[in-house]
Amino acid sequence: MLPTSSRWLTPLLVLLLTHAVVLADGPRAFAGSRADGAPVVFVANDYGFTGPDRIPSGVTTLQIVNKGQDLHHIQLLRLLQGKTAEDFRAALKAEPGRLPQWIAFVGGPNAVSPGGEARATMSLGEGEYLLICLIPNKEGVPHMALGMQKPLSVKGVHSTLVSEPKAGLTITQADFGFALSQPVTAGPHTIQVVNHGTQPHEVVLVRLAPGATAKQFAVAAEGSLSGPPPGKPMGGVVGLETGAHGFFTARFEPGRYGLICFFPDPATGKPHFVQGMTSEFTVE
Ligand SMILES: [Cu+2]
Repeated sequence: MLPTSSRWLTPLLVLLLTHAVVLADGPRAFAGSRADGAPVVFVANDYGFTGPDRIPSGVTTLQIVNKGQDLHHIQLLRLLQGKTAEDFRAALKAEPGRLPQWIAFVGGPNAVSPGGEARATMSLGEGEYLLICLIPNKEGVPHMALGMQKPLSVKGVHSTLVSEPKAGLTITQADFGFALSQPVTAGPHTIQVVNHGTQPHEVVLVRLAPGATAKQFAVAAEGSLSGPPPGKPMGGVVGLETGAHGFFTARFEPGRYGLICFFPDPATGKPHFVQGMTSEFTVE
């Protein structure tokens, strides 16, 4: 039971919250402008994103909070050639299943289960961006076609410089595989992901169920098998262009883990994991 005095707090709190919402919608609102590199939070649901419309440029940590029933991630796209979120919508409508040429893949936190959270850190220049979710529903329709598209303007700068995180581990991506810089130990890690391939790649980190392989998880996640995939996604970094890099954090318990890329090969349309882009490792 609440103490009597707290009744008086409620209307004040409501007033403050209402006021905060109004401010957040105003032109001066600058989410994520804190100097400490605090994450910019986006909530994912079935099917949409909520979060700020505008953030400052520089090193930025995006956090996804999955409040949906389905898996979600944030693929951050930079819109090139002055294109807008409306152009993206129109392009997708004109050619479903094909992303336009005037975008760049700039990372974002990868898939987390319902109720989960994941973070990824990228360096963002000023410009117009779009958050999308490429994960398909059971019918194979990507969530972006069901409403998971959110424009994001990156303008201005942080009041103080935020530097890139120090990573103790690096995952290097190639066509078509992953290489880990060193064995992974139990505990929390900041991991740098670098794309040395010739096409965009992602990394999905998965805690594998006992006896399961990363390939088995990937095939099941694609919906080719009935039943849930044998493992639990723990984030990672969604698509990065050739030469680009990003960071993510994960806490490892002893066990078996997998790295997977679901990005499609433009030539064959097949996901990269079919071409061998999976990797497994054990944390002692
Ligand atoms: Cu790939």
